[in-house]
Amino acid sequence: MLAPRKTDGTEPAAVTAARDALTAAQSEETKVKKHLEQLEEDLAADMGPSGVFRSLKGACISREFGEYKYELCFMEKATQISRKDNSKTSLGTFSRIDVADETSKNDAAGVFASSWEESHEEPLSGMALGYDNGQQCWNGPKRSVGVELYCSAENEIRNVVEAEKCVYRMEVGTPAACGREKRDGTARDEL
Ligand code: MAN
Repeated sequence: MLAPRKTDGTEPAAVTAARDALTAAQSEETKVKKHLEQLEEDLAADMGPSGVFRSLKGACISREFGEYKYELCFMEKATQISRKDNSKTSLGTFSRIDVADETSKNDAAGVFASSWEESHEEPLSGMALGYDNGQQCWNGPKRSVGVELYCSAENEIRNVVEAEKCVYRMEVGTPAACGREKRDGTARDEL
């Protein structure tokens, strides 16, 4: 394709320029291909019904409860941070979205439905995010979190409990959970 180098080591400037342009184009192509692969991987990942969680990926929210601050990064990871010394404990990495079927969704959607929660205006949506494979618990399982979602104008952590040793449950509000509440006239379909 390109003219061969001259034996005296020089080549026409146009050839050098063309070769440089080719190298630059090839490296750009590699970069674009990598980006495309990443986008395809993201697209293939389960991001919930109609992909509602896609735009949340990487957004983080946190809140203090007792001696810890809990941080949740949507579709990424959950962390427990000591308020005393700032040390971080992994509670898990995002592994799945659970969507309750119609029947259990309606059960889950009732206020008080999850029994451990306090009374709240916004019912749970029946959608939950699973985070697992967190830091090993001494004499117990690897830490994990079940994140139960309800509809809220803001991304927010409403509650965190350690249901069993090293098994955590969070109630988290997000606009991504709106429009799936029990349709009994009290839940809002939209914001
Ligand atoms: C830390 C925290 C607690 C957990 C214990 C288990 O203190 O992660 O939430 O119960 O470890 O040893």
